[in-house]
Amino acid sequence: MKRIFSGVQPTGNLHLGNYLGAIRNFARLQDDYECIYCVVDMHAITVWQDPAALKANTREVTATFLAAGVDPAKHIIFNQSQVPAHAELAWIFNCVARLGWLNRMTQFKEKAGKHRENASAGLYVYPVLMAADILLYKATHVPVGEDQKQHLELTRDVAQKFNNDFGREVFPIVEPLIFGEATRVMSLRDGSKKMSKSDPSDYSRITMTDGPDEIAQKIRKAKTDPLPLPETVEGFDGRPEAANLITIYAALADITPEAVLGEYGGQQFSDFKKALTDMAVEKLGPVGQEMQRLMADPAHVDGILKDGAERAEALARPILAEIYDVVGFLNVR
Ligand code: AQP
Repeated sequence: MKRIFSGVQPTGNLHLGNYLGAIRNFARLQDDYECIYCVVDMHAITVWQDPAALKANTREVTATFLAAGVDPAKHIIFNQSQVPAHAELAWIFNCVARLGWLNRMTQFKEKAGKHRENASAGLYVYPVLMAADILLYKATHVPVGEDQKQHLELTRDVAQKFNNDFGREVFPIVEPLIFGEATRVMSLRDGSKKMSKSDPSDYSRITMTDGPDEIAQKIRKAKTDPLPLPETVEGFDGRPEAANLITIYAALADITPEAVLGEYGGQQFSDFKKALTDMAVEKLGPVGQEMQRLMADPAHVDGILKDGAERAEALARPILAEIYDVVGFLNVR
């Protein structure tokens, strides 16, 4: 069976973009793939994390995977730090990846911003650790949002270079799985910016733990333009906020944006926002409630992570042993 690997950082404020772009797809793929879903806590510390919050957020992301419907008995859910082979392989890949490749990564440029000299070395090699996460399991497919496309290209480059350098087909060339209507959900405050956990404005995103009142308030305050809703998707041109809200509705309702416009095209935003609020509360409410229920039982969540880490470790160890051998590390133990 084809194997999937994907991860989510436990950096708090898990939002609608993370859910529609990635986590909901995780559950939808589980009948056709062997899935490994990881809470990437080692990626999270590439920027400062409060230690207590990191632990709580690790449980929250795990709860979201479960609440979204991932079956931990059939598939693996674990947190990255518990399988040290990720860090071990990342070191080897640090010696395969080229500085020129990393210098092109737009996420580093965005996150480091003007303070590049002050960014952690970990943030710079973030995509190398991501390549290690995926290739440690020889995963063939990676479901992600559109923003991760460039990092996946780098994973493919690392795999290709490693295979070429050592003259062996050790790693598969992974395929991104970017699907659904909402592969890039935009900020509710600015349709040109990605919805993101680190946006200082809470009104820029709907988080997975928002209740009906918060969802309603955020949608009510969402930026729009003065025109009525467009009649067709061609009308999205130059209207990023309209495009975003309609796309979110389409993704939540599992219909196309054309179908949404068939019903709401030409209407006022105020009416559409009410419909969007109802749809969001209907679809996200049960997930949020299940998350709260799971987070109230940390021992249960930790047990799932422990079991997942043991199973992930069992898959990873023989693959890492093969890689060590190919690289030429002398095995004396
Ligand atoms: N706005 C988005 N729309 C669709 N998908 C998204 N993803 C993130 N934002 C959107 C997808 O969610 C998965 C997990 O993301 P992550 O936690 O590993 O990191 P991220 O992309 O850095 O998330 P954020 O929310 O944007 O956080 P910050 O603010 O820290 O940059 C990935 O599959 C991602 O594509």
